[in-house]
Amino acid sequence: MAGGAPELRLFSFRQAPSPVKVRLALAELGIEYELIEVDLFRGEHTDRRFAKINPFQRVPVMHWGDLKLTESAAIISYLGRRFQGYWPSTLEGDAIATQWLSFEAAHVARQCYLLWWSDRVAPATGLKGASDARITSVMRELEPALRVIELHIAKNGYMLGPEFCLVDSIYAVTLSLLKGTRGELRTPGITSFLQRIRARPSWAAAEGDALQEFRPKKQ
Ligand SMILES: N[C@@H](CCC(=O)N[C@@H](CS)C(=O)NCC(=O)O)C(=O)O
Repeated sequence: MAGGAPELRLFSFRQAPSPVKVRLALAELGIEYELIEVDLFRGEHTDRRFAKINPFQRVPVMHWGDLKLTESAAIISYLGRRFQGYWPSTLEGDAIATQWLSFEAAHVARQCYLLWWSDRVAPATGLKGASDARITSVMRELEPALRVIELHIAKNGYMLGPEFCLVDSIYAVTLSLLKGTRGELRTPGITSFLQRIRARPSWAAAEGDALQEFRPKKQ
């Protein structure tokens, strides 16, 4: 980006999974941006001013010129397509990327977030986690999806084939949330995949490990 302040603004929170996904994509693509921290623990997203930015009161939100986007998957696929970076170049490849983004949102993300929230964030912050019954039901939902991902990655290397793509960063953030939870992963394919994504410079640039900072309070 030539001189001056970056045009892209990202409303984000350092310790929230969905904004980390977008920060990883921006780091992979080498895009400069202005980071606007919205502290979810202080309830800044419930502020009336933020409701004007996102009526659903969640992060991430990306502003770029006239384009105002919410939903991490929509933001990342836009960035991948616009910059032709780490994104399929064919219509068919793009459809497969969308397929895996939809799969992640429907069958993996919500379930992993809930486990992370209940087993990592809630014990560390005193906030309320989900009931044991809810966790059991979520783990039951998650198991078949994880089996599909494990086999897919073991066979292909990455989510869209042998090469890294932005869809991989999205899966890596979500699957990394299972660490230290009742859904802890013990499968070799996904474990090696997570190690490879964490070794990329984008992981440190986007502070991917910030999601692991929650430790139970000492009694
Ligand atoms: N599907 C959305 C999820 C957005 C979302 O739930 N963001 C969380 C942080 S990861 C949030 O802002 N939570 C605030 C709240 O639930 O009150 C995306 O992928 O962007």
